Amino acid sequence: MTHADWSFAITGEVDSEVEWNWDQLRALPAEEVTKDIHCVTKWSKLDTTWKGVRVETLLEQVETAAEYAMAFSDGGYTTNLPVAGLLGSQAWVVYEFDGGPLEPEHGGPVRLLVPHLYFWKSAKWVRGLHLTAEEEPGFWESNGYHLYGDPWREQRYWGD
Ligand SMILES: Nc1nc2c(c(=O)[nH]1)N[C@H]1C(S)=C(S)[C@@H](COP(=O)(O)O)O[C@H]1N2
Ligand SMILES: [Mo]
Repeated sequence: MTHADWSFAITGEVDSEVEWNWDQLRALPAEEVTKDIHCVTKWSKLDTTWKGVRVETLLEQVETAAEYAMAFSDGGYTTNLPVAGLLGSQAWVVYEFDGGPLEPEHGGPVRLLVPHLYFWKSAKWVRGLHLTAEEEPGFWESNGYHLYGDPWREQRYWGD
């Protein structure tokens, strides 16, 4: 996926679907954030630095009453998130890590960054959000991982 082919869409229960290409995303106000990230398999990485656009900035461009979002990626990966957890200073679509372009291995050109949830929620190679009224499980959430995934409550797996 090159920058020229990349786009990000908000689909589903919205008044009208919106799509950004790479240049349009780069033209939006960006911020640099330093966050700790927590993988479900128990590693954490402290003070990682990212640059990107708040998910809220994108969601502001649609009218929706949907409470849930399914992030979807190239390759078919999905992960579900409550819309409320994507607002404000909680979630970004990021294209830089540690001062340089986000490497393809780590989700480049663009990945989701939702540091308050386990890192499986931070979809790599993200291409959009599909909004729904009902919560649906994404890839890992259908395969034993917790539907919400709060690292502070150690919500790793079904039943945690
Ligand atoms: N598209 C996609 N995103 C993904 C995954 C994946 O398999 N595919 N794995 C998740 C998991 S389980 C983790 S821990 C992180 C790993 O990110 P990293 O490769 O940058 O360390 O990406 C998350 N996002
Ligand atoms: Mo993970």
